[in-house]
Amino acid sequence: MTRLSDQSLGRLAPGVTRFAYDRAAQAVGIVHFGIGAFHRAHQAWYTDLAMEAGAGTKHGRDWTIAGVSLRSAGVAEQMNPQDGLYSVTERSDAAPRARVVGSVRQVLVAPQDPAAVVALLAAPATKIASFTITEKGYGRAADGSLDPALAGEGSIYRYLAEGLAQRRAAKLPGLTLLSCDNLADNGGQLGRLLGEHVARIDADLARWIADECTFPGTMVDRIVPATTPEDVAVVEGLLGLSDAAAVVTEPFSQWVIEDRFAQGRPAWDQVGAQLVADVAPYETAKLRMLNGAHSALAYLGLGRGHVFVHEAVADPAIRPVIERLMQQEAAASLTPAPGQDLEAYAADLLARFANPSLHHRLVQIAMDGSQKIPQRWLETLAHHQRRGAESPAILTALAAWLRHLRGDNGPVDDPLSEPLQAATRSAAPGEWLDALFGAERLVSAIWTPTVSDRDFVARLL
Ligand code: NAI
Ligand code: CS2
Repeated sequence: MTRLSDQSLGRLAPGVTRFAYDRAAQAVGIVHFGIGAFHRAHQAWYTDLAMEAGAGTKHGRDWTIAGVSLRSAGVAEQMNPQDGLYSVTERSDAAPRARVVGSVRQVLVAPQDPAAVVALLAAPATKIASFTITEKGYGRAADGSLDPALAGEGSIYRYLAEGLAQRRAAKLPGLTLLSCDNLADNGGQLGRLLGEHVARIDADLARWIADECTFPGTMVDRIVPATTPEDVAVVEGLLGLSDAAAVVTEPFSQWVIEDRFAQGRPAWDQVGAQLVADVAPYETAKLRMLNGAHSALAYLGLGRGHVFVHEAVADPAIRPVIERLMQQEAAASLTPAPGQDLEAYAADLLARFANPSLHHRLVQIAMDGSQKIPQRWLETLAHHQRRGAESPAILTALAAWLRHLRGDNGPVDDPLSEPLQAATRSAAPGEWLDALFGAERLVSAIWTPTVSDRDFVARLL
């Protein structure tokens, strides 16, 4: 089968949509770190649509993306032979819809050519650096500070420090640094952590970054399972061309961005993104309701032998826990934005989770729990604890996570897997919560269990 590329684009099967703008005429305006499945199905997809819509507007074009992989060459090998082209296929109970996206120009593998990454960040045409590097990619310690051991040569901080230093030296404007990861206050955390790193090496540069760069917060939402070989085969049938970088997702997408840009932005607002002054109400609702439920589904579902999200959410032994977690616990901890209907939001989330066409694997959600549960569960636990209220659904999910850590569901994929599993081996189940959240805490400082929390969880282990 012929591979998707600029040259073969004219042979695309009918019914597959594609970009209409002249890619070659657009400069690279965005450097994206972590060009994984989500970026391709979300920000790069929005940017593709925005360049289509942006002709003649003040946001113009010149927003093509240079992707950067910090760890492996896999995505570069998938995309560069395709001239950066790939497809996004939406799957639901309706017929699948595929679009070929043209917004990515190239993918660099940072360890192979670090100078090229720095040069891109320092280029006059570059206006935005964005990130989907996973929750663990920010190198945070349990207290939220930067862990120097994780902020070394291979981290984003090294490249950002060098690239921004070159911009300052060349008297170029700063950049918008746009985190699109599932972190609470993702923009604020990125700005603080980068500031910690740079202040250690050049206090003047740290001040320049604080003055000249912006760190808008974002809420990002589109369920994007890891692409499987079966997905690639289905997409090939749809396109009539092979696409090694295909991503499969749902029809739903949402992007809420704080409107603070150092040098402008693509016309994202013309293609469905929302520009707001404060993203917190949207981000907190999404992290605590959608992602909080997702992680609970992952550990409870794996514990009952399920593979996919849609199976777990249909399980009558699990569903009531998820509904309580979303509505009586997470939603109850929120201050909704004007017009935000959290009851309807919960119903919409349950319908999205039930989409059997997505084949969203629970093991994908279960990974990196130590980096995810603080913003997904612990903020809610702490909120109700301060008010003397219990959160039995989240505690039930927490017990399922502990069973996961002790190996009930197989190998544990977490940057802290060794110390976490050591903690669950060295103590009796009734002491596991203290081992993880006690004095020698391994996991975030957001919440400390009470005696009743400890007893509740221990009874479930
Ligand atoms: P992916 O596995 O396809 O891509 C992950 C990217 O992060 C890769 O480029 C990888 O090299 C990079 N990465 C991983 N660990 C890193 C580290 N320690 N330092 C620097 N880079 C690192 O995953 P996907 O689906 O693209 O998701 C990435 C992130 O996007 C998620 O962790 C989440 O924060 C966010 N997200 C994902 C959604 C989804 O449904 N997949 C939806 C909403 C947000
Ligand atoms: C999931 C998220 O893998 C996970 O942790 O909970 O990637 C989820 O699919 C997205 O946040 C949905 O927007």
